[in-house]
Amino acid sequence: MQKRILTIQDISCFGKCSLTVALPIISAMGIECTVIPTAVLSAHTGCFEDYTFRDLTGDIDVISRHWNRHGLHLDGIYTGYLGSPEQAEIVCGVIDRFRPTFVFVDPAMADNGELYAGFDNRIVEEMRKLCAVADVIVPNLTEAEFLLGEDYKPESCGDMDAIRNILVRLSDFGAKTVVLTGVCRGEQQGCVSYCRETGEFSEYFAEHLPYKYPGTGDVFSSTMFGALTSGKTLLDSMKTAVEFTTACIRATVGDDSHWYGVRFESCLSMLMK
Ligand code: PXL
Repeated sequence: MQKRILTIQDISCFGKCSLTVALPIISAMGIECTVIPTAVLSAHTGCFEDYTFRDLTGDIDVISRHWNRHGLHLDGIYTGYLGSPEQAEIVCGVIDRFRPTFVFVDPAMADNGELYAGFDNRIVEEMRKLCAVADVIVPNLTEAEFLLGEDYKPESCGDMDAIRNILVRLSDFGAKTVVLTGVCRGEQQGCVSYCRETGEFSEYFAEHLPYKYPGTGDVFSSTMFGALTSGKTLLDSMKTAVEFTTACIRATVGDDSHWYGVRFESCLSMLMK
């Protein structure tokens, strides 16, 4: 039977991130993707400074109650960028209402040592609550350090002992599996995971392309979530997500008109069965 999932994150009308990448990627993987937007922005916050922002905090619960009245079933829930710190608790309520078999939380709130524009420490505190109810969380190194309440140390990126230590401490927030993204190893880049129940670490690395594009975290998370929902193992899902994200970056390099996001469209066929 076709799986049906819900993803809860913003619509950045321009800029190739959040829902505008999650919906096509998850759909390409053959999964029905329902959405609840957390906010509508004219463009993501890393694009232009004068973006518009419509907060949809009041809509999340209303939409989910409507679905619930009609007995709608969800196999999984994937959460990303929130429009306000208050939304974390509301989203926990949605998870509680639908009790999906799989909850995947991308604490999308920071990168490169900084919180995204418009966020302060309250988003970090509230995001910890959401991480506590997740099966899998997928922070980047900056988000990991914010969640742990520590200063961002870019040198941790290539230090495997430091990475393992961060993973174990992040798992104390409650998620069964923690996947740290944007980890460097020599000439490679990838992700490292830790499973609290088995105490097992795993990792997957691919060629490091020295280019940074906004939205690649969302491309990674959407692919990883889709792969896990399809029944792939954790390691296979990590491989699928790292390889797809790397392919999207490779497809974009050299096209200066795409500074705001990756050209994932030409890679979608990689995800189709
Ligand atoms: O890709 C993460 C993201 C999601 N949503 C919004 C953002 C960003 C990153 O800057 O600004 C609105």
